[in-house]
Amino acid sequence: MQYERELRQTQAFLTEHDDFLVVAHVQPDGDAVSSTLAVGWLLSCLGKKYVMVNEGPIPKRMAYLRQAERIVDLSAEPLNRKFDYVICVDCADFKRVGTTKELFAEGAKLLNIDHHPTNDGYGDINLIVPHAAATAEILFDLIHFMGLELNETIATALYTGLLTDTGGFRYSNTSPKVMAAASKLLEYGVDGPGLSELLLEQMTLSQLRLLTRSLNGLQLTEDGKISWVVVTDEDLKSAGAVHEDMEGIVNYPRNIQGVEVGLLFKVIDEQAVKVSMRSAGKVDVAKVAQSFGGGGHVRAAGARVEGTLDTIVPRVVEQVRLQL
Ligand SMILES: [Mn+2]
Repeated sequence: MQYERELRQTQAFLTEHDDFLVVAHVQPDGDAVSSTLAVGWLLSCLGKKYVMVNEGPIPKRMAYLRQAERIVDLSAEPLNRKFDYVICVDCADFKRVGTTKELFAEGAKLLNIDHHPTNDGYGDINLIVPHAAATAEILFDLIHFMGLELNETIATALYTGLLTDTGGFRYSNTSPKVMAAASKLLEYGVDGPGLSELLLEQMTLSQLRLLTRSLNGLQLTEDGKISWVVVTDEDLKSAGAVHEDMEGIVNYPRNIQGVEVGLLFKVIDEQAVKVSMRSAGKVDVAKVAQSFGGGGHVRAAGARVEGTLDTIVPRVVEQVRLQL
């Protein structure tokens, strides 16, 4: 069985080496942060040295995760050294590691743990499970495979990854296996309702202001099947919002009855726009994202596209239309 072989290779990578760098994708979400911490926890159990790093800061609302403060924000705290052994979690492709790649030694050995179907297997060792709902689900299996005993800390991290990547156990990736894992994690004392409230229900005032502002400019194609919103830097500023406050906005256009694909365009600068895509199921947005150099899942994907908003919006909408 391929999964078992990959788990065995992963275990060997972790036990045979030492002094690891653990990184996740830029602008980390719940699964990225949780998976970083879960790998860190696992390495601690093995008595290994490791440093956890992200290109930027960890979202404030995830500060409850134990050891989250140990994840180095490379944009604020440069590290003057390189690592020979690197573990990338939740990164659909190599460029998603962002500036942390500066810390990879030449010829560094890479372990790639991920659940994005578009992952191209850029690691020296790859533990990729495209049908897993979250990287946290794979790490749940890995921890079990390695015979380690869970505790509340690690259970809370893993539950966070499952909860956020399944949109609160609602998306189509919420398999029986996900529910079984979540059930097991709750037995270790995870505060399920508290985490749902914190991560999925609560909004900051600036987040709500940003949402209001962006929904005012909501657009819909004539056939009512594609809808999108735009967020500019000016929107962020005037709402007093930060990048993480955009989380969830893309669901609003997608939630309109009859809409097949919802899009969020975030202006990065004069040369680039980040596009988030959500599908009701008919359109494979991972395919659309890939055609723009991005990636993701069938129902949730994204890409960074070079160009100005005026040219990118019609191009992406047209590409989606071709898939309808
Ligand atoms: Mn994920």
